[in-house]
Amino acid sequence: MSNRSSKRERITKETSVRVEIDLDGNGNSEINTGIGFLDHMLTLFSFNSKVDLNIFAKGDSYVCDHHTIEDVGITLGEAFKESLGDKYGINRYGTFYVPMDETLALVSLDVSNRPFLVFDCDFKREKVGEMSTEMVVEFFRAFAFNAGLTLHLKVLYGENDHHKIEALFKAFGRAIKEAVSISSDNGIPSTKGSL
Ligand SMILES: [Mn+2]
Repeated sequence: MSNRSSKRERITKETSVRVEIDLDGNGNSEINTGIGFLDHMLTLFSFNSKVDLNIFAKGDSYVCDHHTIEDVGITLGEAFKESLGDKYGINRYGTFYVPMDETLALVSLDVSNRPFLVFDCDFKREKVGEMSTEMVVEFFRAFAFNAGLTLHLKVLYGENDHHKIEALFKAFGRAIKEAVSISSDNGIPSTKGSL
């Protein structure tokens, strides 16, 4: 594991979640949340961001998928924030468009420590696999607010909900990769002197 890594565990009466993250990884992941489509999305996020991820979650799926997905977002966001440390040298901003067949998605973000979410996407289906489409925004909100991201996501157009969600997670991965990349010119990337 590199310096920019973290391990977090979060246990409540509803879920238990373990996350290991390494920002300077190779995009390797081992993900088991009990929700297959979420595992697929987090695998794509890891591959596209080059962030190594191990995530294990066990939740009250007899209730529904809500608690597990939200708590994975919270724990992953906390681990991401911790792994960034003082953010010295990072690019800070990341913006990426990803097409997937008929769909085009845009993600633009700022590792600002000013949590904000703009989510402009509509889905037609109630679920993709075992994941409720209404939980996509909840996942990104949980991540953004616990990681300290200003995060904007938009599907510009598209038909297929699997493609829309997948394009968002891939674009999110690419934008994160850009934002956390370190350059020797950057220093602390704010005129305030801290982020
Ligand atoms: Mn897919």
